[in-house]
Amino acid sequence: MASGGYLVDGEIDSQPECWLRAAELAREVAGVLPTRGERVAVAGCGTSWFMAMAYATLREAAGEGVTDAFPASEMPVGRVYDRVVVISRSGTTTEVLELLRRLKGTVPTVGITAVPAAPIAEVCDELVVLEFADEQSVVQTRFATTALALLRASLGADLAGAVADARAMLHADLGALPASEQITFLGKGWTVGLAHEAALKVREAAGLWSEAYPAMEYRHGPISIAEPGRATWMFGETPTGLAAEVAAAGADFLDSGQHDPMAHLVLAQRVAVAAAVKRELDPDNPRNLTRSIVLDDV
Ligand code: F1P
Repeated sequence: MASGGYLVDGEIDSQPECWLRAAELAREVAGVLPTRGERVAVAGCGTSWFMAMAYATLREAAGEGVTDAFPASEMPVGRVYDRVVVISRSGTTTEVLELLRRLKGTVPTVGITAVPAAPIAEVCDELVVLEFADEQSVVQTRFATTALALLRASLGADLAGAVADARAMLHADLGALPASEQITFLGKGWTVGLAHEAALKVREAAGLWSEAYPAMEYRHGPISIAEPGRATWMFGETPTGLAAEVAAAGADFLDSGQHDPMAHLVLAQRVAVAAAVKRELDPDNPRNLTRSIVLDDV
């Protein structure tokens, strides 16, 4: 259990219950989420973009239809979709609102948010509200994974294993990970988004040097920074030979093994908080960051 007295600790701990609620909600909102065969785009900023990436790859791999993920600020103009899904905990992020305004009337849009009365409600056609997963910490943990749990359930995934694994992750030993000088996170397929999110988490919360790549890209340069005191962390199945190469470089290596990778993200969240505390930082209030990025000059 995370129990350092920070808001994020309780938010991390509540994820298994939030995911179960999301699975129920997925059945209730099935009519507004993408259906089989639709051409779909998913967008968000920061953590929400990384959840969009994970969902897009999962949906397409499940044969549900072409699914592209974009940072809200970079969604190309002129591409034709049957539906656009936008993820935003706050429902106030400028780039997200700008995108929805641009798309209004051209394609059905659905927003996934934690705040029912947020401005996003005015600019998207349908809203799915995960109010029970809202957070007080600036750093996102449970909203992000609950949005992904909802989307996974909408693809027919049974989340029972993920919930059980997340409960185990809440008690797992963090070992020397919070003391790492640097961590590189890797993923394959849908877990690339999780790797990016894990890296963002340790950067935001702890100011720790972190990187993220598709696993097969790791040998194409990033392995150069592996050395003792640093770690490489794989979400999903490790490509053959990679663990041995990291070990030969002297860095620590771990992977999610048989655990559900989304549950393994819970462990990375805990490492982020523990690393922040170790560095005498407040994991609830990262440097230079606010709960949502609202720009007044666009
Ligand atoms: C998106 C986001 C977060 C980030 C920070 C600033 O917020 O970029 O991912 O951690 O809190 O905002 P939202 O659109 O999901 O509210």
